[in-house]
Amino acid sequence: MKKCGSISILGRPNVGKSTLLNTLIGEKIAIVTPKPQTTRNTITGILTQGDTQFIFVDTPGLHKAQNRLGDRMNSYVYETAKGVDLAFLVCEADKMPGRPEKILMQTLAENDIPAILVLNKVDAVVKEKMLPVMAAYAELFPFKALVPVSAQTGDGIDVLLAEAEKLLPEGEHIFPEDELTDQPERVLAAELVREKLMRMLKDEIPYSLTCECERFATREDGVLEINILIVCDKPSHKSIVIGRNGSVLKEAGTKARADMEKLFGTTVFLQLWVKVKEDWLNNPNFINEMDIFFDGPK
Ligand SMILES: Nc1nc2c(ncn2[C@@H]2O[C@H](COP(=O)(O)OP(=O)(O)OP(=O)(O)O)[C@@H](O)[C@H]2O)c(=O)[nH]1
Ligand SMILES: [Mg+2]
Repeated sequence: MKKCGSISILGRPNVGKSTLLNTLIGEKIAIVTPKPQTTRNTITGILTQGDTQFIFVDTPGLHKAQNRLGDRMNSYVYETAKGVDLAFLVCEADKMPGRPEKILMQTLAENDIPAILVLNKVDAVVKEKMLPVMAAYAELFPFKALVPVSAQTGDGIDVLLAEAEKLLPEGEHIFPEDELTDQPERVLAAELVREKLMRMLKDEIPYSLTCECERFATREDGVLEINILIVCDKPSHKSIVIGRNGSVLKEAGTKARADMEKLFGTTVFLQLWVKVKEDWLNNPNFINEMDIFFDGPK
């Protein structure tokens, strides 16, 4: 009997949703940083195990939006929460439910979506703190299961998959068995650059950047050429993103290129460009000149 179903991965920012997605499918397709509001889109990850196909949908963390980008991120969360067969509500295993979790549980209840509570980061929490958290959640929503995991170490992931499988509907598989994601390679490439910059930069700058892939093409000698445009929100941010003598851009580029070569399995020639698009977070208007960085075989 074949099973196939979609599972949303929901929760507040920074609880480990994208780490969980990557661990579930065994490949890094979603970027991860220690900062909240890393994920800005929905990201589909596919796992086909025997007769069962799990279609996971990672979402941005539900938060109080400060701009139009934030509003859009939250609307992706609500859209995804409504249209799936099952939901994983992810929380940190020692944190009591708060406003974002209550809003998500209400959305799931209104749309009749069954859910599993995923208590993440068990590698880093005091076990005694988990029981009251589980009890508090169980009182608020009829979870089908409460599963402690560590998305980072993989602890409990097999239990989570077994519980999820029980709740998926019967049906033919939608994706080919070896397909891992619906993310185009050029989007993955741009996201890797954003991940490195988000990890390296401070204050509001990580949130005011966006990356777009402008070129993704294999040369005759087999080298993959990738051009990524980094868009800043303010002219003052541009020099910080470039760094002294290009040091920030250089480090981000070198790290992103290493990840790209692993992911795409080929030699990469990476070019990064920086542009200012004033207040793109609220209103897209391109201005200013560009800067460039190269890494890889010429
Ligand atoms: N110790 C520990 N840290 C974890 C675990 N899972 C995730 N993290 C860390 O938590 C931080 C946030 O992880 P993400 O996967 O980016 O979290 P997210 O929920 O996708 O965050 P947003 O995209 O901002 O909503 C990162 O520093 C991860 O390394 C875990 O199981 N244990
Ligand atoms: Mg994320």
